[in-house]
Amino acid sequence: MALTFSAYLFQEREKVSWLNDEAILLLGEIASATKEIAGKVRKAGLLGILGSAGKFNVQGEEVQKLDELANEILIESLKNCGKACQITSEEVEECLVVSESGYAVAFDPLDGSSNIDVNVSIGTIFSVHKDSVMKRGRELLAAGYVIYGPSTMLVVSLGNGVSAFTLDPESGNYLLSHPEVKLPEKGKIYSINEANREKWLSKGLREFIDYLKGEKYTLRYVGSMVADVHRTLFKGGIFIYPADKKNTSGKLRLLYEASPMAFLVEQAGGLASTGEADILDVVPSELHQRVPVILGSKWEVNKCLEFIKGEA
Ligand code: AHM
Ligand code: MG
Repeated sequence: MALTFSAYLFQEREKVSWLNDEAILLLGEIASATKEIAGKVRKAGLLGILGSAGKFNVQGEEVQKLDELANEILIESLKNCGKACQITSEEVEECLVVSESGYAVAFDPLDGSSNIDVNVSIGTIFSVHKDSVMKRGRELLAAGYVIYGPSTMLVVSLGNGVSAFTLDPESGNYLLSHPEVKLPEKGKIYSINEANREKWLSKGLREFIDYLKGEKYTLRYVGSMVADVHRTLFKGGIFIYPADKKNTSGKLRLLYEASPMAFLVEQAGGLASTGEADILDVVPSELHQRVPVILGSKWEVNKCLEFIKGEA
């Protein structure tokens, strides 16, 4: 019988200095909330919760009913567990400050909004800092995501590697299915919204993608960051959301998309860069700040940086 997520957390307590009972409670609460979200996602077409909620979030994006529901489930769980001092969500303009100190959690409740209505993989991304969300990713205690795909999987790092759990629909437990996720040094896949090619600000990036084609790489792009990063973590290669004429700092948000994914990728042996610096070294200046994202296998990320810097 595989280890449950709760048993795993108690086991890791021996190795991870910050992992006390309070942190275990908080992480368990996040995992439980994602099980509830998974249940709603599975039945969305039957519950009448597909489609737009008829409003726009702080970033001007149309909010889906499931975005809203997932957001409420996570906020309620975090408030109730009493261990979160700050809660930041993609769907909420301000950071919810509950107390002075504790765990600061940032999340994207339902990533991949454009895929909700068409039954394509979507996910929840989360990160945990001590006391404040406005810290560099390098200071994260933990980060992870849940992918609602053919299986529901929880992929998490406590700063000592990456472990993946699969939700067992029978027992309702997340069971350890991939104890040590390691990103291949080099892959065969690139993942980028190539429809934006002419809008990309970097000419070097266009040349890099042409180079990969010459090297017989193939393209996979789901349009849900969770799904595209999940594939990259397991199969290697590169995922990019660059700056373009429309999104001059990229589209993905630092605190609850780029930074937690960068943490996981580095913990699995890969690299994650903005093109100028490691994503984990970016000091946040705004809650919903965006950054360009280049992440994946070391070989491809380094090659991409050479092209962008004009050194290739
Ligand atoms: P969301 O959090 O509102 O779903 O937006 C983020 C998503 C990412 O999952 C994905 O990588 C990206 O937006 C796709 O954007 P595009 O449709 O421009 O390729
Ligand atoms: Mg998102």
